[in-house]
Amino acid sequence: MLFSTALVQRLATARHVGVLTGAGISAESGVPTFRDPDGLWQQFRPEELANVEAFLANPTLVQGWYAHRRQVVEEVAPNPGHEALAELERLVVARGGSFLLATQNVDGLHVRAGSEHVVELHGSLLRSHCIACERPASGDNTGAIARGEPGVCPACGGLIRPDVVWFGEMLPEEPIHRAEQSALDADVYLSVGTSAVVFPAAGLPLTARAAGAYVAEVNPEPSAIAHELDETVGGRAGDVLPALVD
Ligand code: BJW
Repeated sequence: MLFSTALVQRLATARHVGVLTGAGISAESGVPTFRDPDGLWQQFRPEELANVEAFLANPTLVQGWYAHRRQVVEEVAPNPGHEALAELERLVVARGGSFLLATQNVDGLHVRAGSEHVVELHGSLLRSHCIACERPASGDNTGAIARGEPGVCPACGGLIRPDVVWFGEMLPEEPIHRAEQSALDADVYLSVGTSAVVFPAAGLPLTARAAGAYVAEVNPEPSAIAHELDETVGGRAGDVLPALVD
């Protein structure tokens, strides 16, 4: 793991810090990523499960997949990478600066680690709603899904779907707006644990750089946008971030 003095110095004095995270930051907690060799997409192709057509074609399969992932997330805990970002937020806010963590993750681990200024760009695994009447799903519905039964809305009989953003769907308006503003304002921007192949999230570090921020990514492998950033810190988030924030 090697990061530059420039990054350390800029982070120590930055007034506006923005962060984008992806599945890699939760890997050390035991949540599989999507595209790594042991990732979720090796078992299921995205087009089979992560779009509305797939859901309508086989709701029980898709509901069951999400129920399984929900269970995994409930059994794991935030790791030192999540905790270091919560600490970075406290440091920046304490010196009167602004901080926003935009996460593509649906696992809720940043909030559990103590981060407060967080936007969830791709929704949350921990919530569900009716695809027809949009009422939030109750515990009963999610219990049925966990048992492998089709989850239906008790009010209207519509299918229950997770509150996540699938391919071809718009990102929630306020979170993506706030994330874009944070990228425009940032003095330093960190992109952590993402392959940066899914847009519009992958465009945030590029927006930040075009607007003048110093942009670094933290990833054991260079991402798809690495060549357009100031620095790639090669290493695991749980090792790099605590050292960077210390
Ligand atoms: C570590 C580590 C460790 C490992 N430490 N690192 C522009 C160009 C082309 C296409 C598009 C475009 N704009 C929009 C599109 C279409 C599409 C898209 O981007 N497609 C691309 C695949 C080409 N985007 C969309 O459809 C989005 N909506 C949209 O744009 O709406 C407008 C619109 C509507 C209609 C038509 C056109 C436009 C929605 C995208 C939704 C993505 N949803 C998913 C599933 C969420 C639900 C669920 O969880 O099941 O989100 S897909 C999946 O990928 C998930 C993730 O959030 C997302 C990103 O993955 P991530 O986090 O980067 O994970 P990995 O696995 O890819 O990478 C992990 C990384 O961690 C690796 O780099 C490792 O090396 C690293 N790592 N261990 C640090 N310890």
